[in-house]
Amino acid sequence: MTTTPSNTDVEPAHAVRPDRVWVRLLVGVSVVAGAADLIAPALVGEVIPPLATGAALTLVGLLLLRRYHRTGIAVLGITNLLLIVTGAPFSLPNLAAPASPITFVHAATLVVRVAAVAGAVGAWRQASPTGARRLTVAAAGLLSAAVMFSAVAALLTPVATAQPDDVTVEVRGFAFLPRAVRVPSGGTLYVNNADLTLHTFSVENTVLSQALPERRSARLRVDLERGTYRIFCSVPGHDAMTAALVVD
Ligand SMILES: [Cu+2]
Repeated sequence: MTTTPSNTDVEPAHAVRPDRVWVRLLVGVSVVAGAADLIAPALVGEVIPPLATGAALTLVGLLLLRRYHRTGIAVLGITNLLLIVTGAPFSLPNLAAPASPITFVHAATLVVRVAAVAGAVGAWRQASPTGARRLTVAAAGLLSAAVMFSAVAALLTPVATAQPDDVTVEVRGFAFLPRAVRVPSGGTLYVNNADLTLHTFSVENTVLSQALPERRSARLRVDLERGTYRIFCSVPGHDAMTAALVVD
């Protein structure tokens, strides 16, 4: 008796190994998000140790992939998962500020890392490539939409111009300058963010809080009682950014 081989017995010569599509997703997202982790801090001249460590581990995972395939998959998958867990409290709040393109798109790459973790699991389990293709399209679509949405939001954000009586505050190198800002009650501040990252100009225990996208400025009227107030930046991780506001 003769038997006919089933579809699963014989793999066509042109077929792509199921795990290869998942690996492509894993590598693609890891490289794009890893590049964002290096470029965003470099633009403001800042070193963020967890992101630098994540980039180094990503490189190790990529190098391992060729020779020790499954170890490479595991290293890349775990690295992406760790970066999501450690980065979420800092990056996810920045998704509320689309007018700040560098910060916003960097936060979006953290969300897309979920697809990389799925890629590692799919590759490890040699799952069907159909899911990988859908996830690849979804990840690329999400990132492209984030870039376009942020570009439009930035274009629609009005540009402020300093007026003659304004008191100028510069935000540069993660610091407010001057460190003690003096303004008459009812006066107006012109706050200019010279950094390539999102900041806020917030005054403690008051309603005064203004988001300052990258290289953007804003005018704020100070209707506060006379006294000394604490200025701070509410962006997660920017706790060191403080100054004093003296209202005369
Ligand atoms: Cu800040």
